Amino acid sequence: MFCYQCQETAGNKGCTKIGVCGKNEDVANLQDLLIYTTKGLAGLVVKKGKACAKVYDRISNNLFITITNANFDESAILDAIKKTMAFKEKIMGKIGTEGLSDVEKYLSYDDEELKRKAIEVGVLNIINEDQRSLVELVTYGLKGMAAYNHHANVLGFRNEEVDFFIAKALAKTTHKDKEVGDLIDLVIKTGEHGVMAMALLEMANTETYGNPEITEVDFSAGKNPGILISGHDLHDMKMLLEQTKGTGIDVYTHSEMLPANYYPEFKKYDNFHGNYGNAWWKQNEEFEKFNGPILMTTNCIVPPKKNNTYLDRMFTTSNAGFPGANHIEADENGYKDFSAIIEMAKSCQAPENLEDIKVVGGFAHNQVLALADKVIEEVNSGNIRKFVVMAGCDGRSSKRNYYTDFAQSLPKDTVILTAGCAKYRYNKLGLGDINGIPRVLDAGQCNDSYSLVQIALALKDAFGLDDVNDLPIEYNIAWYEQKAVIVLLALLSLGVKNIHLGPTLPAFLSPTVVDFLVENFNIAGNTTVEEDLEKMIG
Ligand code: SF4
Ligand code: SF3
Repeated sequence: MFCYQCQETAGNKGCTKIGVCGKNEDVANLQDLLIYTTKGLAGLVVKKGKACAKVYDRISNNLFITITNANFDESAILDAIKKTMAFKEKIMGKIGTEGLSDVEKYLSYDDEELKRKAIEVGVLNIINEDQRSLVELVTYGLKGMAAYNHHANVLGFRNEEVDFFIAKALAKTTHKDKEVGDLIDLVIKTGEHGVMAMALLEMANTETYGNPEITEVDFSAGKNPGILISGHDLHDMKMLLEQTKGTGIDVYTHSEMLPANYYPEFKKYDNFHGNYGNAWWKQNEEFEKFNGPILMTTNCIVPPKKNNTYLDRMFTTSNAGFPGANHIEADENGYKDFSAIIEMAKSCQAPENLEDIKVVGGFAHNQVLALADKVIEEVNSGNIRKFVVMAGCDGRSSKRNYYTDFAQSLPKDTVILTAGCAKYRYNKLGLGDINGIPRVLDAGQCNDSYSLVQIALALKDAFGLDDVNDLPIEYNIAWYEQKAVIVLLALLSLGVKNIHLGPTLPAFLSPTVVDFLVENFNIAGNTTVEEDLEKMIG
């Protein structure tokens, strides 16, 4: 195996024996084969000129399932490979096989043959370091985009341009004569389509569940048994709330599901208790104490430790999977029957209280723009000197204490704009407010970074500026998995410069690609809190 797609990759070089995330060699190789065969299907879609929604969904699901910490289940990956083969076979039946490449033509339904092939098709097959770096940068960006696209699709929202672009970009990464210049263009185009996918998801979420509102979220535990829901899928959240109504079971969000608390549609449910716990990487300890069933709707799953007892209380759904956990699939109408989770919860004890704290969030762009006059007034009067976008992912590395220290050391006339699970590094610090404007404005999940861009663009217009980089906004982004890659590419495609990216630069960026990003976008890594504060705030 060789995998270097996330920030925690071994030695900041690559995982070669087992993933730091817990992914084993067989799953890692099969995920490589799934990407390979998905690229083959994408090539066929491009040759055909279009595809039906089912094929596009297959492509998005395949990419999503390989995101860090989403799925550790070999049988789920094999199943996805075979379903992809079936679509390939169908398309080849229509367009024939003449002129097709090896990746497009490859077909097999035999487990042993697939496992043999899986060893052959890894990342290191591209020998040229710069080509490999750019191909992986595009592929990881597409994984993040596909996840956001999937969440919009299940709510009935679709943008065919995004669907077709994902196929086209995947197909382009397989071309034999890839020029570095063409691949760089593809990176930027991936970012542009990432913006479209995030816009689509924002439209899907707000049209379905209303605009996020400023909300004080309770992090304490109640007296009733509960179900904990984690991940990013708001459609699952809605179905769970609907099915637990009147059962005496409370629902709690975890990690990236926290922003569900901000949506008017979910506030209607009396049994929606609040949030339990922190970012994904603390789950071994927190799931143990929760006592009730846990539903993982997407990444990020941490494999339970030997002394953990909650595996039989853990449920996964759609692209999330873990061997030994209970898996719930949607029926042909997209409905998921969560009765097994609810029945289990009834026999469980209430969660152990972790903390008595309330945290305010819900500052997506619609809400911030409602406060725009006040924000502009505070900037003009000098009470707000700068905004610092600190969006992205959290992770276990001790280096990430940097973000807590950085937030704590920011001068009191600065405001943090955040989204994603990165917020857990500073959302409980009690950083106060500036004349009623909280100093940490949480827009929501990682995809809601789109909201932060909308806020920046609105401020640019309000201040009559031509360039978004002239705003008093700094970017200090934390990344972990591939959704953060598409957020980064989206920001670059919108012309945002001077982004600090940490806690380490991606291992998959070759020196040439880093030079390109520095020259064109002035991207920088992190240094020390003091040095970075000096650079960003002065
Ligand atoms: Fe390693 Fe990250 Fe890949 Fe897991 S996803 S195998 S931690 S690089
Ligand atoms: Fe977090 Fe996994 Fe990325 Fe959605 S939950 S931001 S790491």
